[in-house]
Amino acid sequence: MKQYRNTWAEINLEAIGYNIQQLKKLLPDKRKIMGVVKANGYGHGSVQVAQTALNVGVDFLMVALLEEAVKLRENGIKAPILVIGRVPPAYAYVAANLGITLSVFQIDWLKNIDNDKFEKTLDLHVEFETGMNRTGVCTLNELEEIVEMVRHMDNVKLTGAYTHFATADEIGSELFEEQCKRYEKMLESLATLHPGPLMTHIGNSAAGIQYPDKMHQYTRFGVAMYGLYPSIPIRGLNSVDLKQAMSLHSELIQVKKIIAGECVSYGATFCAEKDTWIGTVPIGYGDGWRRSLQDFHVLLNGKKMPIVGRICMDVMMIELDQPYEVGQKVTLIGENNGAIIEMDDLANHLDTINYEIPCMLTSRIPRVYV
Ligand code: PMH
Repeated sequence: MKQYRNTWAEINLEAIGYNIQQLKKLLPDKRKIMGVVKANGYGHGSVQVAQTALNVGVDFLMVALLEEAVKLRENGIKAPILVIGRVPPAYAYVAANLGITLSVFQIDWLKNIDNDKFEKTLDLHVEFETGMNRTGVCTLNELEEIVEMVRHMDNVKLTGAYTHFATADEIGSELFEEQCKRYEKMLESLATLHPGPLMTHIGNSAAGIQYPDKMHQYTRFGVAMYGLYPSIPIRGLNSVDLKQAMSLHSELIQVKKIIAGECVSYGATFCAEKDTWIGTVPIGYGDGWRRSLQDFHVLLNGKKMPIVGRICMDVMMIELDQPYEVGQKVTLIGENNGAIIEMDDLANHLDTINYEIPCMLTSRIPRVYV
């Protein structure tokens, strides 16, 4: 659909390509990258990010939902895709027919699809529970049952085995080491139960950056691909240079002078102490630009301008240091005339992690690719 509004998120696909190349350099030879494009590519646009990743040598993609995988297929992406979330067994056929790999960690899930007829064999990666306690096969007995069951089914095939870390973003975590040990133990058992090649993958961005030598065949890079560090300590390792791929911009739609004592926006929470130039910016909480950013700032002409008064659903007001023209560019995330607002700055202000920032911007904000 044509976009008419003057607020947009710019996605620098070259930065994503650059980040993938930097991450690849960290890993030992022949180790590969699985591109994590769930949640619409962390808000960047899953199809465009997937295409960029595939262009720089990524050959496996990962999403959380079957819907997300189907969207990639509908947009012509033919590369293998793993869905990590539990897909209701009734829809396993959708994945099978589109050549989408699913995760398995429950014998009952397999029993549910035992008699299904698919157009193609359904590939499965078994997830091991090693310490995250989210999803995964918990015991060796359960693993044995699952492998046995798969062996007797002709509509599915076991092609991979993985786990997920809870604390890889901390430096030198004991739980990380413990999870590695548990994974290796389960993998050994699996090798005896299921001879034949299996694709193995354990790490996310934090694990891949902190422990590149411990990574298995694939590392599932998400946040780092988008140019964000998984945590402050991981950023502090200074081992990889990443470029933030998303920036967010808008333009002034009205500029006015209010006199001392006049207030701004709902609740009149900001009242000018002196005559003050106020600019109106067309972005609000209906775009995911959260109300609690009220005391944060934006960039204009390379300078910080404070957000004043309550953020409305569609617009917010900023205090200007001088009158500017309507149409003057305002940067909410990213670079503006040498100054920068990082996702990390916003995350800090909102008391959250940088992952949440690009994900919180709703589909009302057009993504523009450069
Ligand atoms: N693998 C799995 C199984 C994941 O759940 C995630 C991200 C990744 C890889 C990629 O992690 P990265 O972005 O740190 O590289 N999952 C989540 C999550 O559930 N909440 O935040 C990130």
